[in-house]
Amino acid sequence: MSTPLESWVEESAKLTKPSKIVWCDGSEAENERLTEQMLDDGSYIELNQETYPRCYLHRSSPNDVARTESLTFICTRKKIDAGPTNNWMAPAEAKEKVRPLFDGAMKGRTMYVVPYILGPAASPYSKIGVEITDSPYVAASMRIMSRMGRVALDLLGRSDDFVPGLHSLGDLSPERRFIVHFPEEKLIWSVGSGYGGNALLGKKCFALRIASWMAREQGWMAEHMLILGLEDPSGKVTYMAAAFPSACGKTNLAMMVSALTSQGYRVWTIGDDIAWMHIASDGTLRAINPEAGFFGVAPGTNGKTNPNVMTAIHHDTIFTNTAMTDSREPWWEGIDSTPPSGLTDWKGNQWSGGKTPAAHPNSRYTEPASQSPSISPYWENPNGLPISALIFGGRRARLAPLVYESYKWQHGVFVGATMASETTAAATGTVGVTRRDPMAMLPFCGYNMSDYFRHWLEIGPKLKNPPRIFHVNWFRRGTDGQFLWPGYGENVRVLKWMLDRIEGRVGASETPIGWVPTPSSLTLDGLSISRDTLNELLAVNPDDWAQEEQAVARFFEKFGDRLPAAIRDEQKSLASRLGALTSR
Ligand code: OXD
Ligand code: MN
Repeated sequence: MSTPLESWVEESAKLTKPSKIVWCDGSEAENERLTEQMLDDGSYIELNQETYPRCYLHRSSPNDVARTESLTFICTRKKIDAGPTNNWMAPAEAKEKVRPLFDGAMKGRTMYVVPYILGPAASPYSKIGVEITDSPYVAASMRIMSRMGRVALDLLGRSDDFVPGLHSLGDLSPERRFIVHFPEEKLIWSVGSGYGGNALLGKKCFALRIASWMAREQGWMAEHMLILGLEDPSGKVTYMAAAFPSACGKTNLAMMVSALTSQGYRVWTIGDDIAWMHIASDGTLRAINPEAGFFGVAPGTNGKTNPNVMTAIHHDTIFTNTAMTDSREPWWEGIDSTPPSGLTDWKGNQWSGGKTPAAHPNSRYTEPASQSPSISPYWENPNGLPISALIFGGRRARLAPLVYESYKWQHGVFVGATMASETTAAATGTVGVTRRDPMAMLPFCGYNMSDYFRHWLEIGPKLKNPPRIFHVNWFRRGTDGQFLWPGYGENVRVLKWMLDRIEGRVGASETPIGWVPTPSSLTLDGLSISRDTLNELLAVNPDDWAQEEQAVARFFEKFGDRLPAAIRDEQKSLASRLGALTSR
């Protein structure tokens, strides 16, 4: 008798009609075969094998270069279960609309069956997925991003406990592109895109959208969070998880080279994008990284912003949509060098300089996590690592101080629920559009966000020692438009302040928004920062926060009555704390 997996593969083959089916085993030999084949058919361009051994460049279709949120749907029976922040289609309607796009889509192509584990193979918290795809680039990327192949099949056995994801490049047309999720039956369909976030179904589709649904059902958390460990001079490591919207330096923080290394503080990387966190029997919150690789944005990455990743991506890395130098090395805007002559742009044309960037702004590297010099020796601990701090953050040019600590779990959930990031006019630092992005999960929460807030509220009281919840803002600007804080490796000073708070070693000033560092509680030796700048960095302006509170109230309107009362209560408390101080 066929296994549930075999039956689904058969059914998918009947629909998509591939000329061949290959079951991926994750072996080196298989990777070599895929590489050869992609070099032959042009999906891979060989990079300089002396300076970048086993590194390749992939160019995606120019109309397929980023996640497409407008074509991403949560398909629940009831619309309200997807909530006001997701695109919704009824499951039957979605299937009727999308199935024809799969019909015969793999004719003349090979179908790859890609079994994978999210999380360390030996972890009780791990889950199995199987992606069917007609893209060898997707198969090769999944090998880096997850524990792929035989290891997953062996773990699955004859069980039906896996999340199926059917993916086809289709004709790569945005008009016929859909990324649809059926959380009630734990199924993913994606057609018409070969780009990472749309096509590597283990990442955003399973590890966040479907997993967040499972996590609520099963009492755990699937979060868009990096995981890092801060080692202190005694060798003790304190683990923290942090959520930031895109373009706020998440990967850089996760892989930071600490500016306080000489004082014994260093940062270990466990994950750069996703955390699965469970309540352990001892009442701690324990996190695993479900992924096995980093799919990071290349532009802006250099020896200063992220020296660890610059080392890591020098071998066994897939580059997507970067530019290439005439010595066949990958290149992007913001790498340490000025544009060399003879650059080939991300579309494969001779780059002529000028306004269009040589690398696509969303060009990426895909590299095994184990290659980072900062990877924690415990990153694959099957029982996860105990989380002592949760960090939220965003880009706020004027409003938020460098760091503040919430009063208690419920207040911290409110801080996460009201997270926002601004686009700024870089030169002037003027404030642009504010995008609210609760817990950085706006595009990734697989269900109604009000219920998600409720789930967060319910987790705290179940923890014996709930993690402290902090908010950071590396991006505050002075009246002259300049950044007030140097960022990058210096951010360890903020992590150290958090550690000192957790350990009860430093005091803080009480403000309407939470606990803010007293200037003397931050470790600033070796950094030249004036007292005035520090005061600006840490200031909480009640008038600005009163405006923020009103913007939050407007944002909450979209959730209607479903918004948990506790979140509304936190908003009212903030308003009254501010009311006592504002000039109105
Ligand atoms: C990502 C994202 O690519 O959050 O990780 O967009
Ligand atoms: Mn992400």
